[in-house]
Amino acid sequence: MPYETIQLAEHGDTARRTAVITLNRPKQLNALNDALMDELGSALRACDAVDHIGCIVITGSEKAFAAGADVAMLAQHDFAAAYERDLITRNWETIRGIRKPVIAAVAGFALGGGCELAMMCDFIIAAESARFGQPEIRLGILPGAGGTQRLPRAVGKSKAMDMVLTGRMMDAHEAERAGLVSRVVPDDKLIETALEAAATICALGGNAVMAAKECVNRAFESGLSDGVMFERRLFQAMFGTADQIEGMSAFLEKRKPAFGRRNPDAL
Ligand code: CO8
Repeated sequence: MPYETIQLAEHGDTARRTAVITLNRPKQLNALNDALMDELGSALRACDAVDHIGCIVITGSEKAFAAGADVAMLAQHDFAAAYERDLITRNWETIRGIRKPVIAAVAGFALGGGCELAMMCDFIIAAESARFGQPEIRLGILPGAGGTQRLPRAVGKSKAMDMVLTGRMMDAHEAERAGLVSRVVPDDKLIETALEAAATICALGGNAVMAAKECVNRAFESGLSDGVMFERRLFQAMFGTADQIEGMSAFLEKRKPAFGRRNPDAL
């Protein structure tokens, strides 16, 4: 399907490949509008639905992952319009329902909704040039796509308050120290590193990967006992999968595992 505000490409030569979604509104520093979020949602759903995609990378340009929601679009709203159109809730959070791993590969600005989009991904790999911030306060508003909730969970209350109340940016190394990003790499290694991480994931057992993602996400939605119980049930469920049989047999037979996604007799 042709897209106008994103590009979609596939990488890898293994049975399961990586989908790379590139945000593509360069003149607006990839500012997020409804058209882009609709296309992003549709591409994410398409990648989630096909067996040959094992992992998804979302990236932007060298200058910007995304410099926030499109302020020109936001400025057209009054409360009634925002409420009636269910601004953000209607179409900006499709990514939350995606079951395959989604990696954000961030160079340049990741501000406002751009930072929030990166935080909705499963983990963030940052280039040295990455700059993260929630500058909405400077526009007389506040973060609206989970920034006040996900940022403190990632970096703690004090730094989150600092970012949200002053609107200052944090560079890639501060973001790594604070736990917002998983690794920082030179700009020219960003996509290569994200693709390597994605290829590693693609080669693993699809059931185990999906279940592990579900478990880690549950840590943010439940108390410790409930979260551990959720993990325990999925851990036990793994013993009904072809992944577990192949993974453990390969280890014991001292060979590389060849994971398939499902029991070959199943649909
Ligand atoms: N919206 C619309 N256009 C933008 C945006 C934006 N967020 N950011 C940059 N642009 C445009 C500029 O207007 C400019 O366009 P033009 O060339 O036509 O004048 C072009 O991109 C290049 O920008 P600059 O000339 O400003 O580039 P600089 O390198 O000088 O500065 C900055 C880069 C610092 C990123 C600067 O552009 C900036 O401060 N941008 C706004 C950042 C911001 O305030 N972001 C928060 C927006 S509000 C928001 O995200 C609310 C989230 C609510 C939920 C979202 C759901 C996901």
